[in-house]
Amino acid sequence: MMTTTETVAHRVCPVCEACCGLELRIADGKVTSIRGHDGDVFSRGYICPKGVALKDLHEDPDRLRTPLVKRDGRFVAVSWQEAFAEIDRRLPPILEKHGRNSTALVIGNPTVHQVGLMLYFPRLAKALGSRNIYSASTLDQMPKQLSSGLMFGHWLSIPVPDIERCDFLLILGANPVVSNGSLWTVPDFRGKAKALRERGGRIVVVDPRRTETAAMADQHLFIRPGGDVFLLLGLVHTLFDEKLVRLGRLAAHVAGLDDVAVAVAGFAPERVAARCGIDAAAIRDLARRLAATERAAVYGRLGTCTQSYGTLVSWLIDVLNVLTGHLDEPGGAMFPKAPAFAANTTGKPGSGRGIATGRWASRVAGAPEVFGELPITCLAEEIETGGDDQVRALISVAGNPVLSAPNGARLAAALDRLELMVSFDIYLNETTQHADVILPGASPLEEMHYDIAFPQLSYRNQARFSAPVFARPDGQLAEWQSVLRLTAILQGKGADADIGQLDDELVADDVRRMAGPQAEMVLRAVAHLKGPERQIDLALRGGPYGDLFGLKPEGINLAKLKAAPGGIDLGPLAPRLPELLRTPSGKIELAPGMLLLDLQRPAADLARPVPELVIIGRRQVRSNNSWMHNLPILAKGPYRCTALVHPQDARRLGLRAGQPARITSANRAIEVQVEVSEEMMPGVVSLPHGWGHDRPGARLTLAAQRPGANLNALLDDSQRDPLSGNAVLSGVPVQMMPIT
Ligand SMILES: Nc1nc2c(c(=O)[nH]1)N[C@H]1C(S)=C(S)[C@@H](COP(=O)(O)OP(=O)(O)OC[C@H]3O[C@@H](n4cnc5c(=O)[nH]c(N)nc54)[C@H](O)[C@@H]3O)O[C@H]1N2
Ligand SMILES: Nc1nc2c(c(=O)[nH]1)N[C@H]1C(S)=C(S)[C@@H](COP(=O)(O)OP(=O)(O)OC[C@H]3O[C@@H](n4cnc5c(=O)[nH]c(N)nc54)[C@H](O)[C@@H]3O)O[C@H]1N2
Ligand code: SF4
Ligand SMILES: [Mo]
Repeated sequence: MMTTTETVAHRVCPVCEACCGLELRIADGKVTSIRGHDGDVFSRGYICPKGVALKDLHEDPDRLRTPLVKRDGRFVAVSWQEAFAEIDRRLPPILEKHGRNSTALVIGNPTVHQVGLMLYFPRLAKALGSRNIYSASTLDQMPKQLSSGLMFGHWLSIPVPDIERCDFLLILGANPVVSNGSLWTVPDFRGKAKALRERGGRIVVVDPRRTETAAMADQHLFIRPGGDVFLLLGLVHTLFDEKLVRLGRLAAHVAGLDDVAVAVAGFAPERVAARCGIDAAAIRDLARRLAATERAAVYGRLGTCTQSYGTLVSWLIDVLNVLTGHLDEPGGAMFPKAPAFAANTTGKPGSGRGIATGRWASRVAGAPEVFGELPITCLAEEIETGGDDQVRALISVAGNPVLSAPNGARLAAALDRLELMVSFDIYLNETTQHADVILPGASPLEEMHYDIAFPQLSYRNQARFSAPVFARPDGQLAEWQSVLRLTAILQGKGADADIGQLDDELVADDVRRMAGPQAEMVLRAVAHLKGPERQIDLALRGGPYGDLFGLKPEGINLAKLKAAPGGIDLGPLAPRLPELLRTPSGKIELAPGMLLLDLQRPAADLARPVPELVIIGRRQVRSNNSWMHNLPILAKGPYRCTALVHPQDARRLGLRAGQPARITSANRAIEVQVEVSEEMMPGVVSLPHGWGHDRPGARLTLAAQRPGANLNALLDDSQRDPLSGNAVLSGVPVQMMPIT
């Protein structure tokens, strides 16, 4: 009798920022089950339904497995060689004729979860040499990156709550029970939050919806969308007004304290209360509690970034952490120390070059460059508008901006005007349907994994590596290989370049630049490795816990990580100031000039009337942005893309539960299904984003059966936070009426 032997594999989940360790069982080359990996030092067995759905993703017949080239308006499957030959025939002539800036790169969210893309698209971007770089960062966290860069000197020096020791957690505009955390890698937030409360701690949530996180908190405060800047100014004002400011150990490391005191003088709680919808007594009470609790942290996320005051709000959150003595203290808001790839662990500790923005500007709107990028909401106009440097060719990497960015219809039309569009993606969807060539990534189960970004944002310090669960099918390239091949084409080396040799050369250049006289020794130490593994080993060994290429044998390296399937725990977060700082002054810049100046906007806005009805977004456990709606295990169950309204609004507007309604904004309109709930703040409607799979031309069989409504089809692509370029996705005025 034949018996099938089951094998077990471990892999860190690449779907969301929680980075859970998964345990997969495999028999006959198929996944038989996916569970949380109890032995994972970091996630300790936690998993959500999207982790389980990796099986469906791996098996999805719609997932692309061969390159596609558009011929006479239709996609045909071609060999990899043909696909690259097509690109080599069409892309270099555009560059030659119209210059580097006639090309654009647009980078989507899954890039950050894919080590091959993370390590190799910077090489692609360099070879491209264009100023037209766009990404999901300007639909998401750019405001926080900017405020952190200004305050602490680097774009990824972002403090996170030390939740295991915290006794008071104030959360604004985040719903980690559902999202599983963001700019804060914290698997099983719910369990950790419960433990916090069980030891007598408190959680306060500020959100226009009584979210799943708010429902488990001690206190929930409804806030008017976009009102956070007023609440936070009121809180900071109270700290000065009631003499509650305590810098503690940081006193010697803070610049600009007096400037902040002056800047907030006009924002007493009594003045801001009406504008944010939270009364003055509650604001003062919150400030007092924050100041009086020894171990406390303030955390804000998406809802605080996707609004026109995103950078101010992101800044004020950390101003609160500093002024109450909670920054960089155990139980407060602390800085992770990642084992590899963190800019705040390299170079001279304690000071640095800081950051700059506006080194160039977008051609049409004049929007400033931020962290090397232009706002993604500028992309359509850069394609549409004629003149020098008009965008004529586009490379998209793991992004679906036609659904995920405001006014996707305009972008879709613009994409069709391109001379060439190349997409790295795993689906033929609303965005990639406009491409001329699609280069399919492998299944995540066929790629190895090491998180570059998330150990820099983790609730504990950690290092984990995942080997591929399955070998790649014959001929399928790993994504780093296809990105490198395109890089070679851009370097003029043609479609058949030796990318192994190119990889060796690029790594050798990096090492010689960074390691100086030790370069040859370092290169010898990693000579047995290639591709991403070599870069990971280099970064780990040279990093803060590394074996220094043999000089510190007890340190970590890739081989040790590979031998530890549950990962290596590097301990609780530890204080890092002033060592972490990379500001020119070597201080925490509490009052950056750009931000003080921007306070004129909320000052002018204080007296402005608030709209009757505004729209906000909503995340759901069984959905992930725009790209997991084709997976059976997630797609089943009740219809989720509903528009939530408060009963008062439903009565006022004649809306009935389960009935269709039209939502309009300017000349844009969508149709939705109404759900009535007291969860909502009156005057606010909530709709999930990432839906709207009813555009013809995509290959998403299951998703098309229940397409949902596209929130972004309603939103205005000219609305941005002027400092960070981040899109305004929240608090947008709308009208809503029943469809009869
Ligand atoms: N209204 C509104 N809009 C929003 C938001 C909101 O809250 N409200 N949230 C915003 C946020 S935070 C984000 S991050 C963006 C996300 O927006 P995008 O960055 O556009 O991400 P997705 O919409 O998830 O699309 C991901 C794409 O990557 C592809 N993909 C998945 N895995 C891989 C892979 O391994 N390799 C390759 N090459 N491709 C892959 C998918 O097929 C899909 O085409 O949406 C933003 N849009
Ligand atoms: N299940 C699931 N998980 C995900 C994702 C997903 O799509 N689905 N996406 C992933 C991505 S890309 C990201 S960036 C993260 C985001 O992670 P989170 O930041 O936790 O995202 P949201 O759940 O959108 O939470 C934003 C909250 O802000 C509230 N809000 C809206 N406007 C305002 C406002 O003006 N002020 C305040 N104070 N609150 C406001 C909303 O009601 C919502 O509860 O989630 C990640 N995890
Ligand atoms: S919370 Fe879910 S989607 Fe996020 S990493 Fe964990 S298993 Fe994956
Ligand atoms: Mo995001």
